[in-house]
Amino acid sequence: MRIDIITVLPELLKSPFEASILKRAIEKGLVEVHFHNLRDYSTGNYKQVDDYQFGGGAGMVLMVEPIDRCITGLKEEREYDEIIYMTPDGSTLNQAVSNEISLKKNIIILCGHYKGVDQRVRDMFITREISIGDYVLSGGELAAAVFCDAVIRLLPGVLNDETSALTDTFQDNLLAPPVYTRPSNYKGTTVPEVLLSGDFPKIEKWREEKALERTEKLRPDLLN
Ligand code: 6GU
Repeated sequence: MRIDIITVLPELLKSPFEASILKRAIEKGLVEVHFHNLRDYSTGNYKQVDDYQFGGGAGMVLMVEPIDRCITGLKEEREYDEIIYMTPDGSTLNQAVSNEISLKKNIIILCGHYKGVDQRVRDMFITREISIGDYVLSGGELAAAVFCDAVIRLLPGVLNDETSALTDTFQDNLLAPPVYTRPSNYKGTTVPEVLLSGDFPKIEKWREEKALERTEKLRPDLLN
């Protein structure tokens, strides 16, 4: 998979890709992530990427021209399956969307900023708009990092134990069951006996029951 990220603040976005699982996925060649600083695509001496909105009103708007230059240049190099705009008015990210996007080959992610982008960018280029929840962030960068993490960890070979993404919370619309590690007795609180039994069918059954119990208690909306 190849991900091209267009942003006015690449420095806000890069560090999540330089540690842990995402770093390893890149090093293993399972995903390529390319950052494009929108300012590098602006024309004129002032490297302007945003401007006041027509009709008046507070807040700057990202201009269509630099974004057009960047996206059009990328599209000349390869075909893109999706051009995604990160915006609080997009559809809310969930595991199903992450699974779907993880199957794509080439995607572009455009990070919104200020009051957003000129509507013509959305009309001309954007195939999908994604939000990470009903609250407002200063820009799309942190949301893009969240989205990329959710997608990249699903790519085959990224997680050590290939089955572990399948047992994630949400993969089957259930929260994950409780987990424990050593010591089995910590200050008098103990690990459920069944987990120490070595009886794997029984352990599996216990985990399913706990997952359901937890979901009913904490997220009953997932069961509808
Ligand atoms: Cl994608 N962008 C911004 N600016 N705020 C958000 C968001 C995105 N998702 C939730 N809040």
